Amino acid sequence: MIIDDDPFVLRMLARQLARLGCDQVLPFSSARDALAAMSEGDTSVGLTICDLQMPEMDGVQFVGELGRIGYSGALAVASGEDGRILQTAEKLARAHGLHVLGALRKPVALDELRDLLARSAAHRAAIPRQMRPAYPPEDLRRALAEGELVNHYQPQIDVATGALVGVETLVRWHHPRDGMVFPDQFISTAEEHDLIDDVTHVVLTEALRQARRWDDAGLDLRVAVNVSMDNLAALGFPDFVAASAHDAGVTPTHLVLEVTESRLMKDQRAPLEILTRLALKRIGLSIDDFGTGHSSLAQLRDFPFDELKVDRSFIHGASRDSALSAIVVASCGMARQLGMSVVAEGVEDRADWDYVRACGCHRAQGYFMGRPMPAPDLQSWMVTWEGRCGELGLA
Ligand code: G
Ligand code: G
Ligand code: MN
Repeated sequence: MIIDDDPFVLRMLARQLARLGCDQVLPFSSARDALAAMSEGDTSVGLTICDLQMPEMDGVQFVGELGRIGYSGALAVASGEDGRILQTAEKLARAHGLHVLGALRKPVALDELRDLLARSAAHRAAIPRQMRPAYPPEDLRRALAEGELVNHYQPQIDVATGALVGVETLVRWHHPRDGMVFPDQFISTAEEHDLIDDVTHVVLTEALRQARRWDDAGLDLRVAVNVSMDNLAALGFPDFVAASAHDAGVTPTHLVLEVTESRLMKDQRAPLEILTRLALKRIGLSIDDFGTGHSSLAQLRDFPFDELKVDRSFIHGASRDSALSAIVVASCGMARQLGMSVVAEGVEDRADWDYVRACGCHRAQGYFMGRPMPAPDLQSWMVTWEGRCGELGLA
């Protein structure tokens, strides 16, 4: 479905879509008519491209209505408005629960449209995944008892040398019926049902054991483990971590705990005490997803972090987006002044890689270098990576 009050734009878009193989295009010159056609329910629309600036009902109102009728297809906004307005419209649509593929700047380039269609197909393929139910806490309790949680590790690269200097531990659940289950489907259940300490114990213990194996194999890696703010409520946590590292034969400086604050903590005394004691034990502390949610300036001020992970929503595409770039550059500058190191997350392509090298991030992590993988795959990944270093401007 395409919606634009300008008949010329509408014809042009229809022609471009036809060239790209879309044989069912529904053009509308008014958002109201488009909405009426949709709510009659005789058409199931996979992708909607709509203009923002329209008389009668504008694109913003239309997006609100799409949310209200529970439109489940994909959405893209095409407009001549400037980038910030487009971005805000995108965000608004997401807030309405719509699947937003992105914004198209008018006049729409054929290549961008082709890209959009590819992503729209990917969206349709992904629908069943989003509809997966949350797991009840009993299932997770059983998984913990049966040892079904497995660690994957994602490489972290020193951007100056290209050397592998660390990994982030990311837990997966090998579910006997459903296969691989990702943490976003069970971490919040764990937090809500008092199982997060058990999850962290399992993940941390295995990560430390693995760190020891890498060390024995001559690989000098810092191993990062994600901890939940709820882990920082138990005052025994620092001693537990220190004892676990000691038992595994891992130096505390080789362990990093990544902390995200997903919700506001009313009482900060416990996390403050715990993080300070972890810092005294020389365990690395990283502020994860920096710039999102509550992972913010106040946390930098109040807690003894020595590393900042710039959230991937700021990194990917920063080389082409001045707002993102401003945020990344400022975060790097601030971290440097505070004596912290900066890890760029979400480096997905060559442009991101070149960007994070130029802007003063210390380390980079992302699909461009390597995805999270089981520990035994790391050696062969390294061989491949070293082979790519030449073309990436690394000696
Ligand atoms: O690969 P990815 O889908 O792994 O991870 C999704 C999110 O889950 C990330 O935000 C990550 O911080 C979180 N996560 C991954 N592993 C753990 C873990 O062991 N403990 C906690 N608390 N969060 C984790
Ligand atoms: O929140 P945390 O930083 O712990 O999240 C790490 C998450 O980011 C994991 O789900 C991991 O699989 C994912 N991830 C890692 N690299 C990339 C990347 O380059 N792009 C995207 N989109 N996600 C990534
Ligand atoms: Mn993390």
